[in-house]
Amino acid sequence: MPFSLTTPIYYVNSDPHLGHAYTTVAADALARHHRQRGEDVFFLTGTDEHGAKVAQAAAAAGMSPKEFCDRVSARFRDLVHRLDASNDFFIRTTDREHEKRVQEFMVRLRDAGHLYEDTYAGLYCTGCEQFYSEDELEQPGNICPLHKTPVERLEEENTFFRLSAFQEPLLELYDRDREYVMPRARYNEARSFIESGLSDFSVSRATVSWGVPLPWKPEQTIYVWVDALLNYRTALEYGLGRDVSATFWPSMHLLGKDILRLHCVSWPALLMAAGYEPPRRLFVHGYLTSGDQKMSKSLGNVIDPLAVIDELGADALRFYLLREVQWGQDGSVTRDGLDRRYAGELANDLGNLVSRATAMIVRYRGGVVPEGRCELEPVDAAVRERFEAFDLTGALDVIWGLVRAANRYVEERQPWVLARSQAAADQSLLDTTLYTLADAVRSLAVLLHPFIPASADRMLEAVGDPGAVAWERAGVGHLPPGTEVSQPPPLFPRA
Ligand code: ME8
Repeated sequence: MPFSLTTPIYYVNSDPHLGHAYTTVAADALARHHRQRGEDVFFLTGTDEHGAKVAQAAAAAGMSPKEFCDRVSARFRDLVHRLDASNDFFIRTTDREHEKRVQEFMVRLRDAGHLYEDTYAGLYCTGCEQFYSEDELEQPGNICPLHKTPVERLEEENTFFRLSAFQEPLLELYDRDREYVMPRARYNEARSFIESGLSDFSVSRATVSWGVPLPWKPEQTIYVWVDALLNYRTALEYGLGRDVSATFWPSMHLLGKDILRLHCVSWPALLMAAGYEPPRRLFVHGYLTSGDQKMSKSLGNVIDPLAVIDELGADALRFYLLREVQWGQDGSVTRDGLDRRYAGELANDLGNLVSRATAMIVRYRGGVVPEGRCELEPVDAAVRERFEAFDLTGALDVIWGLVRAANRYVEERQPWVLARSQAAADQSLLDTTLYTLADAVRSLAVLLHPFIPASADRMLEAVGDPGAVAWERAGVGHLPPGTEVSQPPPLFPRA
């Protein structure tokens, strides 16, 4: 089964921050999980580089737009790499191959009769690259609710997309699949927006020069959001050096709730208008906040993901983000919270378990897994169920149940007491106990691979089963007796 998944492509007008890391990490966990299930996965991320906002940021930095984009896009690519994300391609909307296809798409829309010319007058926020109606803005002064800056009045001759014609097709799409947009609250939000009536929107800009020229009117550029959304399809056509869109389209999209309407309403409509299948599904996650504010560069309340990775490693950050905030909801993240989870859950619960299990096998059984059967209950079915509901936090929660059960099991069995006994029954109980612990560490590594891939690899190496992350091995009882075990250096050293 092919599984194709995307993150939003991030604006290069500011440097990468924790919010960007969040969606990327969540997408990576899903991509890795589907790969370990043997599916053929295409995982896409990248940067959104056109539009007035980027041109302004470039000018402020005293650089040409392209130079500026090269510089900032490289930082996003670096973040993705440092997060240990397993993306199959990193798209940039300034790729020639992308630009060419955006123009072709516009021609398709025009030829299908879904575009027309008109004058546009409206209130525009450059920060959002979006028009607003007065009642959506904060009064007095027409202030953008997101950027807290006044919007501008814009009037120009534009090419319009007949979004209003797509109300029925969109509602049918939503009716066919009640989980088309997840979670349910977001489905309802998108659906009621569609029901309330849709206005056509302008897909060209006379005033923005940093963009893809409209093929039949090159003095105008294509609206940056149309250009950006199209990345999800164009990447499949050229990213791997061959066209894999027949295999991988439609994709599932992950996005933050700030860009719900464009993704859940405009994008499926544009695709249907051009004769393409709409996205498979959209998962809309919440905002990471710091206290009760959205975390954003302009508000200056950002945890620097790269600094955390330098200090504690990518796995610590990945784990914290997906564990702390219920996937789909808003949630507050803090450096203190991260340090607490690192010390309490990664170093203590998991790190100690791995270190004790392997040390005892080395000490009591010469590093060889004894005969036995695993006495702990498998959790793979429950974890799989959580993944199928896209409940990443829930999956981690179930996995942590096994980590805790394994730690309780050590305390109850007290292998160090059994080891001192000469009785045959005690020695056999010690064998079973040690087998159970080694196999639990192995099973946990398979289950945790989507979340903390580097640590999971080290766990598998320690229990002599390197690289064995396939989902068939996520249950218990798969570690053959006789396997050689070694004690690794601490997985999560204390700072
Ligand atoms: O919107 N909490 O780019 P962008 C959680 N280029 N997630 C957050 C976040 C936060 N505080 N801040 C950002 C754009 N994100 C467009 C998208 S797609 C065709 C074009 C994440 O750089 C979240 O995924 O503003 C959000 O949707 C995205 O970054 C916005 O990134």
